[in-house]
Amino acid sequence: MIILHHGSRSSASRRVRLCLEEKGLRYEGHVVDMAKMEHHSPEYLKINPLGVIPTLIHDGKPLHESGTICEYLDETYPDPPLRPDTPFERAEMRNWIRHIDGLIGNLIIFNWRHHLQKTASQWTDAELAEKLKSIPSKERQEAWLRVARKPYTEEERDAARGKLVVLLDKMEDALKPSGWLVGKAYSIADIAAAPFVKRIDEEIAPDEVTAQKHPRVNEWWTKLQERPAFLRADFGPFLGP
Ligand SMILES: N[C@@H](CCC(=O)N[C@@H](CS)C(=O)NCC(=O)O)C(=O)O
Repeated sequence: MIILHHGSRSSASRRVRLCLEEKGLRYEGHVVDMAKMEHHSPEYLKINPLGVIPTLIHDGKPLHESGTICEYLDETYPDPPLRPDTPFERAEMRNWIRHIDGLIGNLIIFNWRHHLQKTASQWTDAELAEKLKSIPSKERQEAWLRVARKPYTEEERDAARGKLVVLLDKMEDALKPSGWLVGKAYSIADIAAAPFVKRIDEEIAPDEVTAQKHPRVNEWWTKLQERPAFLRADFGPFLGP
């Protein structure tokens, strides 16, 4: 049995849902409410010590890290394959996942100001201090402190946007040979990038995901959104209720 603890707007959760849908796997979804800090509750920290979503539970065993989860699913359920055949290309795929993972802070700057900031800004100082204590990483403590008390500035948003546009530049280059990020076929590297491109296209820098600015990314994104699994994976919209 597969259980997924996830959030509808969470980029890392979107990756795993996309992977599960590509494979046609049935799963039981448990929505974790980040605004209520459910992901920092003692029960949740037992299944995910990092206090983030998603967590996949397979046959009673919890696994965290969306990229790792997707690889695990592909090893466990190899059909249809979502990893390239050669060790070299698999290594390249992992480097894409790692690279994109490293950009998550830039997405947070945009994402959290919508739904989470409204809630976090209403916490009293005592509530905030209590909540910060349950957050395992210093980096995320800082991110919560920022949304609660000191929203990111326009300059910080510009810098974050710039780094996400560099991701599109890098993708544009990689997509040249086959139209997919690694090797000749759609893989977990493409799945890892999809939620990021979704947010860039939707709000952060829509002018950049165009045929004029990044034609190969634009084509890749169109092709990816047409996949039946993408439609089932529930990618949005991010804004709204
Ligand atoms: N590298 C992790 C990132 C997980 C992550 O940062 N998840 C976000 C949602 S996309 C989260 O739980 N944020 C809440 C928090 O940091 O408090 C993965 O890919 O699973």
